[in-house]
Amino acid sequence: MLSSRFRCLALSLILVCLLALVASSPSWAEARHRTVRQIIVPLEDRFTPFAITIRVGQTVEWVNNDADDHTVVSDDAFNTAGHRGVDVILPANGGTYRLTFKHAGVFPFYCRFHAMLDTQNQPIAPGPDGGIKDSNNNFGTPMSGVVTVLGED
Ligand SMILES: [Cu+2]
Repeated sequence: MLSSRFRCLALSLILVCLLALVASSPSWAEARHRTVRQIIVPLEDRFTPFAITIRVGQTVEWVNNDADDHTVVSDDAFNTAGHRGVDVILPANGGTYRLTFKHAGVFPFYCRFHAMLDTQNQPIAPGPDGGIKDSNNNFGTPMSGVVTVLGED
């Protein structure tokens, strides 16, 4: 008798605790808006993923896991998502940089050490003046990426 009453009390207590936990935690939608999406520089001259899609209010964090410094520079000719004039160093071995996007649009960016803009403002590999050449004499994909920011639900 006592043990079943105790069990009932214990279960009620657990239920109350669970309800309190659910009530105090943010909704799934709120939590999703708060997420930080990462763009990583691996041990290579590139950003991965190359393209990500986020929602207004979300934050992007660039993380440099390479042994060289890199940069995040906004391509303002095409940037419609705000944060114009971004030009920051991502220090080697774990340097980070965060931007929270408050406007829908696109945010093309590149690393000015490993890409440059052509006359049409398109990121291109730096070429013979400091480019990255593979064994086929190809200067490859410039170190760049794009964040697409979608509006509110
Ligand atoms: Cu770079």
